[in-house]
Amino acid sequence: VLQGEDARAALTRSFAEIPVPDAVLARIEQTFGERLSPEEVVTRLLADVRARGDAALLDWTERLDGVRPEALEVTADELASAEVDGELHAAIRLAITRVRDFYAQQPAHGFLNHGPDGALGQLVRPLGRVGVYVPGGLAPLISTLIHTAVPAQVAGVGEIVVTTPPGRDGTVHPAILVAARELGITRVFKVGGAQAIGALAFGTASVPAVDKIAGPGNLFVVIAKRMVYGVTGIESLPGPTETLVIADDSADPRHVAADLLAQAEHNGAEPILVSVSRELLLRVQTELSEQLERLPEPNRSWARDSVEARMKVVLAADLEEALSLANLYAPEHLCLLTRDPWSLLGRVTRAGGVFVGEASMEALGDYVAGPSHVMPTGGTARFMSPVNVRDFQNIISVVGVNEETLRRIGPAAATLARAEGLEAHARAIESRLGEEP
Ligand code: HSO
Ligand code: ZN
Repeated sequence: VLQGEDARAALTRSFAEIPVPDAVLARIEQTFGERLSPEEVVTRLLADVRARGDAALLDWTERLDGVRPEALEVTADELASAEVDGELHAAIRLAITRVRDFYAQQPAHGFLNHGPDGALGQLVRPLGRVGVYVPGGLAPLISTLIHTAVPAQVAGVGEIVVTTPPGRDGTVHPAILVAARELGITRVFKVGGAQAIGALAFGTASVPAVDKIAGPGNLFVVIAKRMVYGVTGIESLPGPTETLVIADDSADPRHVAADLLAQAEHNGAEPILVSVSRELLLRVQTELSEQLERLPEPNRSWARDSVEARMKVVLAADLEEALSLANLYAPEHLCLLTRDPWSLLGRVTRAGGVFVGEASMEALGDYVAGPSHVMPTGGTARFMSPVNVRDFQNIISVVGVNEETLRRIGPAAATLARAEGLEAHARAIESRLGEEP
């Protein structure tokens, strides 16, 4: 149990290299026959995709995912015939509707103010084509497709293409296909990992190049997104998930433990409990081990790994200190399980999302609450926001001043231009003011 300065130190982000798990290094050595760093691996994959396009995608999918799909693109038939049971289908629809309704409320319009000075403004335009990366791996993240594609659609993006690693049988999980169909997305590609990011960035014969790539992925995907940034846009670099729960003696230890475990079952997750009550803290610890035992495999092992390797437990002197620690850490998710959680909201300054009170557990936010669950991780909530409509629009500045205004402000511009040694700039302005050089 951490307290005071130790707690501050433990929750201060360090920007040292994130350690690469041994299993990942071993897998690299096995695949490439040498000990490459993940960055070196991604550099090679991207270069190969750029050089050989589809052939590289198929080769790497075969080598890394163990399957060589017949075609990279999911056919219209596969998309149309995908089925899930009625309950899941309804849940997918509900999630789409709720996320759409949420983003429809985001103010995302430009302005163009015609006044005595002429007009100045901002045009807001949707991006042309967006690529959504849907992780495969441990779970088919149906919700991630919804939580990334919907804000883009609300922004007005006309074309969304999806890439996702195929399963061992060379197919994409039917629930992903049903979600895509419900979203009106028609282009889904069976390719994952860094090679998918390369395809979306450079384009291949099958996969169109996109203006922005969005969505979380494993270490290789994140490195690849960072590397292609500039060739194309990226929305963020979502890393392993984090949840910081602030709880007081009014919180139900069973719920606190359940919320921590829910995030702990994500690969690499960092669950953090900041309690202002020693008694609650002890009861949560007991609950946590009991609930962990009751989880089925493989979830138990996933959750245990996060709890044992990365969970932090803090005893704060009061809610003031708890909030200051939370703001310092800037968690992806901040959960407020206190007597009067709304009273804390005004003091929250750094977090991806804040989950207020008993009824708003983070797991609900992962699916159907409304806001996208793609939120800033790794302390990037200091300067990044959750995925939202703005990520899928660009702004164009409009300058349209009139003669009168030019007369008033032009001379200052010419003065600044000469101070910068840029004579042609100054003359371009003055020629309009009737001053011949
Ligand atoms: N909590 C994860 C997102 C997720 N959970 C998807 C379930 N499915 C990262 O915020
Ligand atoms: Zn989750």
